[in-house]
Amino acid sequence: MTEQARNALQWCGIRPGAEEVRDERAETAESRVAMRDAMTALMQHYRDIEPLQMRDLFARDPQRFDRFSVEAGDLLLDFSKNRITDETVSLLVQLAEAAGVPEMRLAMFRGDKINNTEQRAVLHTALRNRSGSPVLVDGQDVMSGVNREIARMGAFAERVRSGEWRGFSGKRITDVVNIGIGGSDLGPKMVCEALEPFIQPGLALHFISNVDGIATEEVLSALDPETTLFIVASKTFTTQETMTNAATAREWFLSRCGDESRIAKHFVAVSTNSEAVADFGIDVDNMFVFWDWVGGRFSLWSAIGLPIMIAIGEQHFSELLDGAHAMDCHFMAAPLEENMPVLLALLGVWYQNYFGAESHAVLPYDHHLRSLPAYLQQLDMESNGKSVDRDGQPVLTTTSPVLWGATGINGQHAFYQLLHQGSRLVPADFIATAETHSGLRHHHDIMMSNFFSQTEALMRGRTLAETEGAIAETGQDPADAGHRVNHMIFEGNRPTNTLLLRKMTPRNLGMLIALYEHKIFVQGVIWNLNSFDQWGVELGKQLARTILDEFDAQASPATHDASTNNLISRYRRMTGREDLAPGERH
Ligand code: G6Q
Repeated sequence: MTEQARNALQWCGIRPGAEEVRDERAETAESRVAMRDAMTALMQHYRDIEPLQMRDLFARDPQRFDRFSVEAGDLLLDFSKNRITDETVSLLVQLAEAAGVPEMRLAMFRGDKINNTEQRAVLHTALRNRSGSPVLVDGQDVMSGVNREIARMGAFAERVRSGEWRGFSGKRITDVVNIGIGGSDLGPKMVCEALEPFIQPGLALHFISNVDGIATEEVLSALDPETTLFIVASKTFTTQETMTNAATAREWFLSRCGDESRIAKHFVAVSTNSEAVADFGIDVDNMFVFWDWVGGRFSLWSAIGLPIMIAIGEQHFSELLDGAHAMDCHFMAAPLEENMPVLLALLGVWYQNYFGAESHAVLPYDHHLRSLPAYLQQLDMESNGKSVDRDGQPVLTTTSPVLWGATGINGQHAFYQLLHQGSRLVPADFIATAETHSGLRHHHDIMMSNFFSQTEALMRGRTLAETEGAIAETGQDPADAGHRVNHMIFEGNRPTNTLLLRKMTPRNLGMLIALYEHKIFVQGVIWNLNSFDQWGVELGKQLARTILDEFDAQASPATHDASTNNLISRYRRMTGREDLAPGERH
């Protein structure tokens, strides 16, 4: 075993010893056969499972919850309301083994360049490595850099929070604006909302991501430049939306406060590109760094988490990292059949690849988690929304589901109809906390009664006899209800996972986010994807650059398709830049 592998195991509390740990994923004829066999076995098994009703499985087996639930820290995952038996779990675990999940997991943790299209290590786990064990990239231990940056962020955050860091006119910072997009926005925004009870009173957090000027103006118009701190967050520091918003914020600041020298007190940067930061006019002393082995959508644990650190303080940020680290250790150490991220991943594969489900819903019954679905949309769909595998070959199964969702109770009054009685199977994750931060305890109980009843209803459904019984209870004769009865039958058998957290704390949130990161990683391994690049985002960006130039060109473009040419031409005319596109010149 290599030194890196030993380190990775040690940092997760595993002592590499007598038991054999496979640390290489060899793509051999044998492994391909194992994969094919595992998939075939699952296909055959699917035919046995498809006709079964979960309500019957529950009726036959009082221990079903005990067998199909796992706990890690303060997180409980109940996956018993799935269309599975013991055999399903065992076959799915065989699939994970055949796909090389244990080997790839170790390869990620020990810093192999598993992002093979960009030749990069994938080490968001190192950002929360609390063990003191080294992590090597190209022979260099990255942990000293990681810890140095966390300490710098902590010191800066405490200066802002204590009022030691003041605006140019000596006033305390009251508003922090994060300017970033995608991975440089969604994570910090979601976490700041989720941990709102931990935010220092008197500090308000704002997020500008969209290049839509209305969104930018909306935030800026409510701010006092003398008490505002801008964090320009961009890994590349070249992203057009972020750079445009940052330039606008800078102009806004200068137009109100004059002097360029005052910028230093009001603008800091988070990036991997110090040259571009300096060019923008931000003092590199006020820059926080991270590294190319941190993917944008996995970066909230890095300096990209600066707004979180300022909002909740160094101690709570540290607890967030502790939670993620605890989930990392669980992911590395727990047997696959008891491993929370692995189980969630396998259940997803079961429904996407065998039942033909096309989407997956995430339904938090928690106002604090209202941005979790948007965050997970990026994490999942940008990671695994791919149809070419690691080796550049077409993928033969479906990959990332369309992930969607919204807070639970609101959803019940909107789209749950489709979950209950629609023609599509939509597996769903229900997420809630037992303890609430709200003083309105009875509100929480009402919400939680709905939380439990919805998964029960989705699983049980309501048979014809039960529906007739329900009609009879209202005093009506079911015979008079006619075909209305058919509309009131619920097929049931709709699968859900329930994630119950004891309380929304930094630690538990860290665990929850890391749980989903690893779930997505495991699915990527099973589908043999590189989950860590995002080439699909490129094409639209490139074309947009050309089109922007064309708005003010001499004539409308003729180089696109007829639709795009004409749309650009119409836009030019509607905004006072005349002329007709070639397609319109008749
Ligand atoms: C995330 C993606 C993407 C990225 C944004 C912002 O994994 O790469 O969402 O985070 O495009 O990029 P910058 O941080 O470089 O501005």
